[in-house]
Amino acid sequence: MIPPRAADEAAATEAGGRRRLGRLLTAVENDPAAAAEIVRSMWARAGGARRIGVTGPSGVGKSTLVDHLIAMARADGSTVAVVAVDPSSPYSGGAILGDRVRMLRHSGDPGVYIRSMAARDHLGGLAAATRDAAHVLDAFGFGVLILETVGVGQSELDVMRAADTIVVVMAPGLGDSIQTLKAGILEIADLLVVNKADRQGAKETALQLREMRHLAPKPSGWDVPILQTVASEGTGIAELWQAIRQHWDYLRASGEYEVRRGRGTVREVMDLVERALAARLRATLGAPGQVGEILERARNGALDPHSAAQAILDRLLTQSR
Ligand SMILES: Nc1nc2c(ncn2[C@@H]2O[C@H](COP(=O)(O)OP(=O)(O)OP(=O)(O)O)[C@@H](O)[C@H]2O)c(=O)[nH]1
Ligand SMILES: [Mg+2]
Repeated sequence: MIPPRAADEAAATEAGGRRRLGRLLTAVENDPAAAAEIVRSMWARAGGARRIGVTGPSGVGKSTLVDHLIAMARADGSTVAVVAVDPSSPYSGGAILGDRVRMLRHSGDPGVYIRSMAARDHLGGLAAATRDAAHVLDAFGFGVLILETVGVGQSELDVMRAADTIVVVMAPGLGDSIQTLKAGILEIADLLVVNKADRQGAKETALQLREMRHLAPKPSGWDVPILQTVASEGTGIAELWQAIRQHWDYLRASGEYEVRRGRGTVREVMDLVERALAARLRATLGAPGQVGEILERARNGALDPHSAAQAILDRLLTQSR
């Protein structure tokens, strides 16, 4: 079983703590500068939560599964925080509510905290905002942290890489989306779940996934299990939770836990650097006279693209010194 975290779980569960948490998460989501300051000040207390990523195509039953995972973690005596990244929220406010409603049975439980993040224009990037929210929840002492995204874009992939255990959820009859998944998410899966196994074709989907997994590079000694669940009925959930715990044990026993955490942090740093550089570049390009002349020479053919890019880089790097 996953033992409760020894850290300050009280902070996560008492009412005043929750209000403060809500304010911090709002700041983290809306203001990259505030996020940097908040994460800096809380960093020493973060790192103890077990991070589970849940991703997969839209509507396969991720939130319904997460609702069960919350219950399993609670039964193990652990507190749980969920960050659900909602891709559809700029168009319909409804989906966020949907996630909340699905997990509503936990709403009276002080050991559970659920937060939806809208996937709309985040200044510092959605992945950065989600990772920062995770750091804050971690520092508050939650034992288990679940990150739910709809796994399609680079940004969702970046969020998943912040997790210790990545669960990729599929459903029967998705056809081409399995092929789409192959492009990235499938390779990083630690567990594969075919949900909606009450529907026709679940076995075929599982076989198809197994075949694709065999083609994918196998970077570790962990054999990715393929499980079938019916989240709407609670079938297969105990087995899924068991597999998540086994993966956790594997990470600890093999030493891969430290390697993954380290790799994740380095990736996070590089992502922040790239974002900051890109922002500075945009500012430089937008400023009148700065690089306009270089671009103009590229435009009229006097300068080749590589030389123009180098000239702009030189300008940018001189400025930042
Ligand atoms: N038949 C069947 N329906 C299910 C199952 N699990 C979930 N559903 C239903 O599928 C629909 C979508 O479930 P969600 O849990 O919201 O799926 P999701 O993957 O979180 O959806 P998004 O967050 O919008 O991508 C809901 O109507 C669920 O009740 C299942 O195992 N079998
Ligand atoms: Mg969902």
